[in-house]
Amino acid sequence: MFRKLLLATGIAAALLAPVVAATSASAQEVKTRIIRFGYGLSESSNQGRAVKYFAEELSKRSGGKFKMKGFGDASLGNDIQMQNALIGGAQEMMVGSTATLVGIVKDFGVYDLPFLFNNEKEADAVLDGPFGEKLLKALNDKGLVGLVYWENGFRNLTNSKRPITKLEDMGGIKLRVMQNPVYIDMFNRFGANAVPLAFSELFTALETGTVDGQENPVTTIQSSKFYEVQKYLTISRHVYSPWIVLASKRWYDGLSADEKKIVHEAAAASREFERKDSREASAQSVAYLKEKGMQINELSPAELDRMREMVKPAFDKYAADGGAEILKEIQAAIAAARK
Ligand code: TK8
Repeated sequence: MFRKLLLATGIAAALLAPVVAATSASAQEVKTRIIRFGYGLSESSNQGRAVKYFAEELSKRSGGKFKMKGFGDASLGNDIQMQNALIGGAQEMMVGSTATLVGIVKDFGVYDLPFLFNNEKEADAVLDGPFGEKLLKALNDKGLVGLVYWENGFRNLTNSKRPITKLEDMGGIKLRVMQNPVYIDMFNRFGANAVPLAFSELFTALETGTVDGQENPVTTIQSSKFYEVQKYLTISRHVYSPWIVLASKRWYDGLSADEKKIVHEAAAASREFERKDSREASAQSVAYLKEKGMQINELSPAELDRMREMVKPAFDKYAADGGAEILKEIQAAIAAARK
């Protein structure tokens, strides 16, 4: 009896459906979509957890029609390769560092200048405000859509040679940096030998001694198991590093208005989840890394001041290389966030 009723309702709904679609403006135009989402860290990392959350949000908001599959560990390529796959339309979405976008929109390098942000709150305000929005928009002419910023986090140093308690300790250390001129310049000024390398090659480079050290947030040092090949961790918080969630513009342009709305809303929800989750994880990481045998020290305020002093010319160089305007703008946005 109940089954019959359901059947009857089903038929009624089927008969009514075209009428409803024609008359109701709210009938969503949402198609079945397969979305390949690539990322560099492992599935168990804060990045992996946020990708999973994003996939669930997309599914929920599209009535199960958006089927997003995450590909971790750079299995679709490193950050730069994925950016190109998005531009070409061979891949739909990704998350990666803003730092590796400098080949596409040079202004993204401004986030990499050392000691810009004092805390996460300032970073959130600038990234989610008009400044961050403007940089996202700059990607549109380049075949990319910047959806939201996630938190990678404040970066810290690890190495296999010695504890770094003062600037001079960095002398001669072969330090892997992201593929970005601001990082190369900064660490060479600190006295290290900066070696730009894709993240996907980093563990092996550390293991084989191709490089002695690297720098990343503690969450990544944990999830990428760098403690297995790095003895010393120095809490330096030298740069706040954002991640950016990107979509292929070619793919995005083919979406209906309803579909675009779903993508933006799910992305905004993922940002809230990711930041909260990353911050909670980050608070646990130092104890975890200690347990794993890392020797950990914090740089003293006096030493941090010396570092700040030493990298001042990096700001001048950045400004002279065409970054003067964007540098002024971010400094104004940070000043406003501090008020
Ligand atoms: C992951 C990278 C990583 C970044 C790096 O693909 O390269 O050191 O911090 O998060 O984007």
